[in-house]
Amino acid sequence: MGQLMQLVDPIMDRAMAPGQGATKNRTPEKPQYDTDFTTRVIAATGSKAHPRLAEIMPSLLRHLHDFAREVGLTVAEWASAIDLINACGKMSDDRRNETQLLCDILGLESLVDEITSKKLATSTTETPSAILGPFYRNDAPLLPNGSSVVHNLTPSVPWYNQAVADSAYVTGRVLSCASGGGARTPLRNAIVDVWHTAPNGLYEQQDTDQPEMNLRGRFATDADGRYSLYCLRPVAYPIPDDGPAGQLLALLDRHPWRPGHIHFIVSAAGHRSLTTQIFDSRDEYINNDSVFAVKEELIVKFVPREGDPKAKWALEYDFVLGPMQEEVEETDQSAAFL
Ligand code: MBD
Ligand code: FE
Repeated sequence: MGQLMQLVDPIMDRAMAPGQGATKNRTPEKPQYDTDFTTRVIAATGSKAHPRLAEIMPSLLRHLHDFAREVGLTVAEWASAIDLINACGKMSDDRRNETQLLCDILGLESLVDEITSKKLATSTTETPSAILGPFYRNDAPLLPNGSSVVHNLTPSVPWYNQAVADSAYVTGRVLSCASGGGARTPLRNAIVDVWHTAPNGLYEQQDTDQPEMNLRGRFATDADGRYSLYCLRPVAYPIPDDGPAGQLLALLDRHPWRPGHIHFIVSAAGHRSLTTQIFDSRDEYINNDSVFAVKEELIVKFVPREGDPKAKWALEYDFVLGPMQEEVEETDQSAAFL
């Protein structure tokens, strides 16, 4: 017998003689569940069911039922999960979306974001997307290029010194890759919608001390496709962990921190809107995001800015948008189930 056979031998033993091995290390017999049950539940769907639901529910039901059988889910465990989801709903309003936060810490929002962008992207030169997150407000003020999203910053603000130290000038172009062949053409009148937290780690709507719409703004690109604004280098901050999502993080022995990030929604006529985030390379959580949103292409390096009393740091970042694809996006239109 050669060396190789000696290595495989124990494995062969287990594979070929299950009865013998099992006497020492007995595992309880798996319960036999009604083998027909999931099929019957799937078959309950009627012929006039919503087409996309009819397509996806058999898979959802199979995975859901298989999960319950695989882990041996008990009524008590299922009831705590129901409590958790109900608590998320009760806590949610137009300032806080706890159910979305729950999905975020489970990686689900990042996963569906990746799936959606891979379905719709026409070119790998498009700027990658990243998740929207629960703190977007859709009515941020339209501000002139070169203006600041930092409002009412005076020395009496507790984080004044950090805001001065982190003051940043951010500029770049919005480009189209719609013409193909690697060409990128500037898009004028594209809208760059931006939002981020204050140095205390809070978005404006989470913090009664910040003015309405602080650190939010929309900027329209000029004839060269350029946008420019003053904002702050973003800081790492813990996602709100005072609700059920936070309880689950604690039960999983996980931290709530996100690396410092700036959110963007970039939109332009004839193009797919891009929801994304950029991440500051200095951040200690850059490889350890509690909502799994970081992508290599979205990590940026701020550089020192000379001779500008309004900014200590500068960043140049271009966004590349792909063309609108009406046929593919139609499926998304039908997603409004309720
Ligand atoms: C955030 O600020 C955020 O951007 C995401 C994606 C999830 C929770 C909090
Ligand atoms: Fe965020």
